[in-house]
Amino acid sequence: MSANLTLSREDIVRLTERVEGAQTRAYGIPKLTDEYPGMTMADGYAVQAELRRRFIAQGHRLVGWKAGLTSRAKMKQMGVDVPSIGFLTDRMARPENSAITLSDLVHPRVECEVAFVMKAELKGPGCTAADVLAATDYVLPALEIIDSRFSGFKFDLESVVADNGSSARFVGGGRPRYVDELDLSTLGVVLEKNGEIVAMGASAAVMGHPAEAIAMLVNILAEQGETLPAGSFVMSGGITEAIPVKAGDSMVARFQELGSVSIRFVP
Ligand code: 0L1
Ligand code: MG
Repeated sequence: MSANLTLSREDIVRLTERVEGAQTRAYGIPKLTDEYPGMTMADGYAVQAELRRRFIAQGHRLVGWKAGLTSRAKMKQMGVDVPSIGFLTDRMARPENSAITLSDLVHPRVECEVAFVMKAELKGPGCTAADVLAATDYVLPALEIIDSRFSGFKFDLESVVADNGSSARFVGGGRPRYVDELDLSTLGVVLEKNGEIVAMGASAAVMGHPAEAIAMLVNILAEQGETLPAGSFVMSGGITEAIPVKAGDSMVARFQELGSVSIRFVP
């Protein structure tokens, strides 16, 4: 994605170091556009790509991708109107019902999502939801713990993309299912915090059908000269708004057809 790149290579490396420091040492930073008001989405994705390159060079393994800001509820909550993507590594994965350490995070919030595991590579441009379904091995319920590193949640889409779409932790669980056994657009989900319902929705909230979000992700990857490899774990985006958490909280997402997935938070 070189179109509309306005930052120099030196600026991209400098901003990547700033984001990497905030992510790995868990502190808030001002949104990047405060210093670079002309920053574009292409610049944001260039910082994200440099962050991915650095993590992989440090031994992190790329395991998949996430689509973000794919539902009206999320776009409204964050005041943006375009979806985004981010990468997922093995260091972000956590087992079902494990304890997430909050001192490693800045502004943790939880989202419930449908995750796809791919059995064939997908390439854009022009990837469709039908292509996604044909290339999907199975789907499963997931919780994403997002963590915007921008102080006071003051950000814009360019900064969020550079911060890898606020990616922090993710958990897959429940009951994996083949896509031809389900209507993926009508799955209901209830999100509970400490046993109380805090949000509910249906999977159609994600661009009408979660496979549409994965197709969008593949087409954004194509703009960056990348494909979605077979074996990838891909999250399609929060169905409801994100829910803030604190130490002692436990979250459960109960999905129709897909079972439930849970996580706990410790200091
Ligand atoms: O997963 C996502 O929807 C990305 C959200 C990015 C902004 C935020 O931190 O909420
Ligand atoms: Mg998400």
